[in-house]
Amino acid sequence: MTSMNDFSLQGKVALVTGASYGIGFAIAKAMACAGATIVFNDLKQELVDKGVAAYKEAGIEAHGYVCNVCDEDAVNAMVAQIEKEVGVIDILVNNAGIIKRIPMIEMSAKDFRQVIDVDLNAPFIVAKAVIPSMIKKGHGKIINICSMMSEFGRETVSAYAAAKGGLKMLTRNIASEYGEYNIQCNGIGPGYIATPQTAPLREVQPDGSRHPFDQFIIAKTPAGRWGEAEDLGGPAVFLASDASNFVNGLILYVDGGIHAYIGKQPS
Ligand code: NAP
Ligand code: GCO
Repeated sequence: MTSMNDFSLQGKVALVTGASYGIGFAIAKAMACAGATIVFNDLKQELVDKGVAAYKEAGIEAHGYVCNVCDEDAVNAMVAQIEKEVGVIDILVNNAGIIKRIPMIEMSAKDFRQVIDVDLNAPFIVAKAVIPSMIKKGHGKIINICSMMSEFGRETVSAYAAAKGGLKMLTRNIASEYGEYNIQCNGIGPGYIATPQTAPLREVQPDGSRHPFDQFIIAKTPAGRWGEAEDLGGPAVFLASDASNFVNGLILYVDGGIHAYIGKQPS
């Protein structure tokens, strides 16, 4: 019978990649509230230090590591160090990600490859690094941060959509290949969330009006607002907990209803 204990992450070690701020930071905070020990990484020591301080301010003793998630050797070394210093990783959140908003025919192959590298190749690298210990331990949770662009396209985000669409299928494939080892791999597909990544889409215009894209998202979202990173915490805790042990290969869209809505009719 389900009990609230099933939602507890007590005694679990959670690695959230790219979690000095933004969505990763909010998810890590929610997991810490549910009892998890938080481990995170970022590209620069300065950001890791800032992240550790921000977690401390939130009452969380987080373990921070400098690691480029695209570098397989560095990821393997970080996972080995985490296992030695903190413990075997029970929960992986592949959160680190970038976006480059460039019309496709103006985008260099180098830029396209960089987005694929961070948003698709890196989740593969990190998942591959943590799964063997999850198999040995007899359980594991992997949560890949997908996107609306795992389902929809739009102008200027061809690389990002290709990566996030691929990440949806990588999520389903990990679920298929490792479900027998009691490893559940699911995705979270955030809608439009107010973080540094989307700041350019929300810039107030010189005349003081909302950015056209900001107005577009408000009209497309039944909730009538951008999401906050904190809106993703509860769904992440659910997918990281025993309460979701029979949920596998799901992409859980946390989008305020964008998927369901044709958009506000012009007044
Ligand atoms: P963000 O504010 O840009 O934060 C991204 C984080 O990832 C930063 O801490 C960044 O570190 C880190 N990172 C980037 N490349 C890395 C690398 N190679 N190795 C290690 N860390 C790296 O983004 P966000 O809005 O919080 O988004 C987080 C995730 O949610 C991303 O996967 C994004 O695609 C996805 N998402 C966002 C939205 C949204 O509306 N914001 C919606 C759907 C999905 P640095 O600061 O050092 O670069
Ligand atoms: C964009 C936005 C989106 C969000 C997110 C939506 O330029 O369209 O950045 O891609 O980041 O992925 O789910």
